Parts: sequence; structure tokens; C-alpha cells
Amino acid sequence: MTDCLFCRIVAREVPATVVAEDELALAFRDIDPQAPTHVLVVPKVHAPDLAALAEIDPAALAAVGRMVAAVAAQEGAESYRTVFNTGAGAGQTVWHAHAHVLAGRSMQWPPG
Ligand code: DGP
Repeated sequence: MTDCLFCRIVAREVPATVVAEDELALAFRDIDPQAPTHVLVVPKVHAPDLAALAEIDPAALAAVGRMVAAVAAQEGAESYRTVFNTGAGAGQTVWHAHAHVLAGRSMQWPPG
């Protein structure tokens, strides 16, 4: 058994509210939502962050990008924010690449 939380969600060993899935990626609701829509889109393959995913499996990275747009459309979001936190100083807490899809409220810039 892996100790990666998102690998375990992909394997359905840890429950999550899944909103989209294809061969290469999975989307599920964040357990601590920061907006009315807050969905995480993860590659099924393990990679610790965005850059590593681009090296390990570019097709999975493309699938994540397509799923981000599909989830936003599914949620009825005309505007949305996509965030990849990379590194502890940027707020990354789970070391499996994931896109946050945030929508349903106005967004500030610069982000905090
Ligand atoms: P980050 O901080 O960028 O690494 O984002 C990790 C996100 O994962 C954070 O917003 C909270 C979410 N999260 C942590 N544990 C769980 C879990 O068990 N289930 C779900 N659905 N989300 C989780």
C-alpha cells in the first residue's frame, strides 16, 4: 500500500467525492473548500509536483489540463482559478501533483 494520499484516493482506498474521471486523471472535491467550487484534479500516475509530472508523463499532464476545463464547465463556472502549489513555502501539503480548481466567488490578485 502506498503512503501517498492522492494515490490512495485514485485507488479508491480513501473515499472522496469524485466529479470526473478518465484513463489518466481523476477530479474530486477538496475536503477543505476555499470557494463554492473547489475541486482537485490529479494525474493517476504518481508525480510529486507539476514539473515532475511534465517529465514523467506529459500525456497525463495534458489530461489534467483538459479535466480542469471540463470540471469548470460541469460546475457552470464562466471564470475560475487554477492553482498548482509547489513546495511547502507555497502551501503544498500533498506531494502528488494536483490542480486546484476554484470558482463561484470573486478572486483577488495578487493571491495571498
Ligand atoms: P496543497 O495544499 O496545494 O498540497 O493541497 C492539498 C489539498 O488537499 C488541500 O486543499 C486539502 C486537500 N486534502 C487533504 N486531504 C484530503 C483528503 O483526504 N480528501 C480530500 N478530498 N482532499 C484532501
